[in-house]
Amino acid sequence: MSDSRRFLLYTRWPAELANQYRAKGYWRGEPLTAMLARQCELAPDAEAILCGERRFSYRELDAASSRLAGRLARHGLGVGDTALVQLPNVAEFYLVFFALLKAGIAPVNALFSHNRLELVSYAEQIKPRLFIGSLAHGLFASGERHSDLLRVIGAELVLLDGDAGELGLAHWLSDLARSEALALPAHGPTPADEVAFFQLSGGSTGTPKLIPRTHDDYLYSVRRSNEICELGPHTRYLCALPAPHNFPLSSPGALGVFEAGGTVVLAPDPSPISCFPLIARHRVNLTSLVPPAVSLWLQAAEADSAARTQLESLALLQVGGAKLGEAVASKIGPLLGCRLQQVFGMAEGLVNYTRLSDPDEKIIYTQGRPMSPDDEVRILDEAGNPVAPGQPGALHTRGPYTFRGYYQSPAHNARVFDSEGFYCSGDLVVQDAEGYLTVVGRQKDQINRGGEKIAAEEVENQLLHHPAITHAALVSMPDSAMGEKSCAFIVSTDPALKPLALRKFLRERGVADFKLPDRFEALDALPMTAVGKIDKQGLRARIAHAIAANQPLTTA
Ligand code: OOB
Repeated sequence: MSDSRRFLLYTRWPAELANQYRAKGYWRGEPLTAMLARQCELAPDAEAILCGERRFSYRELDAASSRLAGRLARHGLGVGDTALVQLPNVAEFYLVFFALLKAGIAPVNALFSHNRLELVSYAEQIKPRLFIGSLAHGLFASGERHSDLLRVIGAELVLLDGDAGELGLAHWLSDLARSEALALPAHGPTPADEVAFFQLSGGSTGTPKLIPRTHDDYLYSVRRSNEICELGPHTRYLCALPAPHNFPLSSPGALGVFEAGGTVVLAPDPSPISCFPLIARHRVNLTSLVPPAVSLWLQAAEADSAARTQLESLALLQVGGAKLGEAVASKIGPLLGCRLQQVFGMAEGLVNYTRLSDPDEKIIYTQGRPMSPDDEVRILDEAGNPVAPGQPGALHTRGPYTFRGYYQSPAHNARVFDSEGFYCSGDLVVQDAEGYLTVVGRQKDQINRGGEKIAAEEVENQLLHHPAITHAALVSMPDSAMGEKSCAFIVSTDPALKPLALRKFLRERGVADFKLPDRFEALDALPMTAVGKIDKQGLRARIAHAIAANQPLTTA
C-alpha cells in the first residue's frame, strides 16, 4: 500500500448533513468489510456462499479475500487505485469485491452483459491499474493478454477467471501460492467516508456514468434494508439477477445477507429452469427479480404443480428494477405461494420498499416508501414547484445514502442536481398520503427493457457511425413480456439497409446485446417539436399505435 494516501475525489455531502447522519448513527465509520470480520467471530463456519457444488464458509470468504488483498498490496496496488472487474454470478465476484475493499482499491463492477463499449468507457473514466475478467466472456474467451481491448483498458495487472496459469484469478485466491495474506488494518485502509467502489448508472447520456459510493453510505443502506426485510442468520438468498447490480447487491441483497450472517446461493440467471431446483435444493427463502422474470416464474408455476412445490421454502419475493403490473403482482401470492415486496430503487441511492406488514393494496399497487426517515423526497412540476398531493411529478431526493454527484461529470451534475443537492432521478411518481410512491412515467431519455436500462443517446451515437445513417432516434415501445423494448427510428441514404445488418454493425462496434434495438423503422425525416428537438413522444405514440394495430409502420 502506498504511504501517501491518494483518496479518490468525489462530491461529498455538506458537513452539516454528514454530521447529522453520523449523530443519528447512520454513518458509523465502519468499512464494508467489517461484516466479514464480525461473522468470522460469531459463526466462522456458517455457509456464506453456495456456488454450484462449491461452498464457502465465512472463514473461507474472509481468508481468500485477504489472500488476494495481500497479493495485490505486494504488487504495489492500494489506496487511491481503481480496478475494473467483470465477472458472472460466481463466488469469485464476492471474494474479489471484499479483497479490493480490504486493499483499499475501488472497483467498478461491470455487468457480465456489458461489452467493449462499456468496458472502455469505464476504463477511460477510472484508469484502472487492475482488470479482473473471465474467460467465460466472449471478449476474453481466447485468454489473449495482449488483445487490443486489454491494451485500451490499460491495466498493468490482468487476472482472468478460468485461466489455470499464474495470472489466473484462482491462483491469486488460492492458499497454495507463495505469499501470505496481508495483515490488514481492522478498520480498513480507507476511512469510511471515502469511496469504497463505484456503482453503475442506468444512464441517459452518451457515456455510462459512475456513482461513487462510500463505505458509510452503502453500509447504512444495507443495514437499514436488513431491518425492513428482516434478514437474519436464517436467510437463504438466491442471487439470480446480475450480482453487481444495486438491487441484488445491497437491497438488501448479498451484502445484506453477509451482514446478517445468512447464506447466498448463486444462480447463473433468473430463469425458472435455473432457479427452481436451486430453491428446492438449498431451501431458499428470499430472492429478488425483475418483472419479466416474475412472469416466467408464474407461467412455469401455473403450467406444472411439481414446479410449484419446488418453491415451498420461498417466503418473500422482492420485485423491482422496472414497474410491476398490478395483474402480475396479484398473482404472486396465489401462484408462487410467497409474499411480495416491491422495491423501487436506483444505483444512485434512494430505495423504496413496501413493508412486510403492509396491506395488500399497498403491496400490489405501490412501489413502496423510502427506507430511511432521513430520505428527503420532493415531487415537483415542470416549473420546479411541489405538485398538489396525489398529482404526478418529478422525483427529487437527497439523503444519507443518495450520492451527491457522478464521478468526474460536472456538466451532467449541474443538470441533475438542484442548488440544495437534491438529485432528480428522472422518474415521474405519485405520492400518497402515507408517503408511498407509485411510478407513473419517466422524464429521462432511457429505455427500461425489463429492468435493463438503455441510454437512448448512447445507442443513437453508435447508429450515427453507420455511413448510411444520417439521423437516429431510439424510443421505447410497449412489450407484453419485457414491459418495454427499444425501437430505432432512422433516416438513411440506403433504402436496402436491413435490421440484421444494423444489429451486426452495432455489435461489432461493441454495443451490448441488450442495447441492440429490437425494432428498426426507416423514416424520410425525424419529426421535430416546435422548439426544434426530435419529437420522441410523437415517435413513441407512432410505434405504440402500430403495435396495438398489429401493423407495420408506413414509413413514407
Ligand atoms: C434499480 O436501479 P437502476 O439504477 O438500475 O435503475 C433505477 C431506475 C429508477 O430510476 C426507475 O426508473 C427504475 O429504474 N426502477 C423502477 C423500479 N425500480 C427501479 N421503476 C418502476 N418500478 C420499480 N420498482 O433498478 C434498483 C436499484 C435498487 C433496488 C431496486 C432497483
